[in-house]
Amino acid sequence: MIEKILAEYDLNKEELALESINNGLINQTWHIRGADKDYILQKINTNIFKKPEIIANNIRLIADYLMQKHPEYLFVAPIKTLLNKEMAYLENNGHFRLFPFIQNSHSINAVQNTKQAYEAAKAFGKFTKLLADFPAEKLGTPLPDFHNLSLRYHQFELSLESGNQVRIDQSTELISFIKSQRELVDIYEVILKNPAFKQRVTHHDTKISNILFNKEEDGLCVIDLDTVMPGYYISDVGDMIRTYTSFANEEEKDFSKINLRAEYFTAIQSGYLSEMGDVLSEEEKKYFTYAGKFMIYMQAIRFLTDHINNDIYYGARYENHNFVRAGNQCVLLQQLIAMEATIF
Ligand code: GN1
Ligand code: MG
Repeated sequence: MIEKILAEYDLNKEELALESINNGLINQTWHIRGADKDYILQKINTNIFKKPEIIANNIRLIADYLMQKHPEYLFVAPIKTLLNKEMAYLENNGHFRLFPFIQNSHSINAVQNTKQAYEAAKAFGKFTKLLADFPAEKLGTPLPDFHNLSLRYHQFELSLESGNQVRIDQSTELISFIKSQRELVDIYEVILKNPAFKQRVTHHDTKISNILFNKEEDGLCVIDLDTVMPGYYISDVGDMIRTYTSFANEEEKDFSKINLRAEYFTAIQSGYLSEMGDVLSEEEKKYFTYAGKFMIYMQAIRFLTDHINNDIYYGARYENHNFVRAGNQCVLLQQLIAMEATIF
């Protein structure tokens, strides 16, 4: 099957070495090594991304804009097929994309020092900044309501009515913690009505593995652009706070290892604002810490809702996997709330 996909790009599988990279929860990715060039091949999960052509179109619009306005900026757009298509489609198998592999770059799966956090935050900030004058409304929405916290909360409430009752009964503590933080939804709703908050071109998946670094650990570029769409900066900053401040990540089962480190928070802030400082309004900047709470809370809700709905979205590699992930995120949220007073 992969042979057929590669043939659409005039590549011969016999001459290449394929290695699967498993770092995302959603798409499948391979590193392809050729004699003189490397590539990244990705299969789009169309159960989640139901309209992959929206993604392809968004990326092309952005690539064309950046090429014209900021030709020096490194932006990794997909390679077109021999037939000049953005994706290769294989009947009964799905949509695939091929990217050039950026030489001398590497990605990491966990943040090990504050420089990496700073560099990543700067790279995501730069991406949004360079697209500040791009008409964001031209972009399609690959995942409608992706970071709509009100809707996520509503879906959580629905799961409590129609989900797996055994799991609901076992989750009472987490459920009541989530409910106790409902105010975070109210703040989100205030933001929606606040004219000082602008919809910008945001990445919506700012985990560290979505940055390419060079040997000196400078951030080279942002990757994984499936969820690029108009949104609020709190999505991007919030997911960095969620995923960079604690060394133990969302998979950690031993919650005593979750440790929100203030210096990583500060690194994210200075990195992001080094690019976006002049772009964001003062009013928007006031929500920097809220951004972290917003994203951690949303992720906790998503994991718990999925657990109650029998893991239909994220899947589970072991019994109660999404329950553990939800609990993990609730601990992180508690730590951010506790630390809030000391950060500023
Ligand atoms: C998913 O596939 P991956 O790991 O990049 C999810 C994100 C979550 C993340 C949690 C489309 O991202 O929103 O934050 O898992 N992406 C989608 O690990 O749902
Ligand atoms: Mg992703």
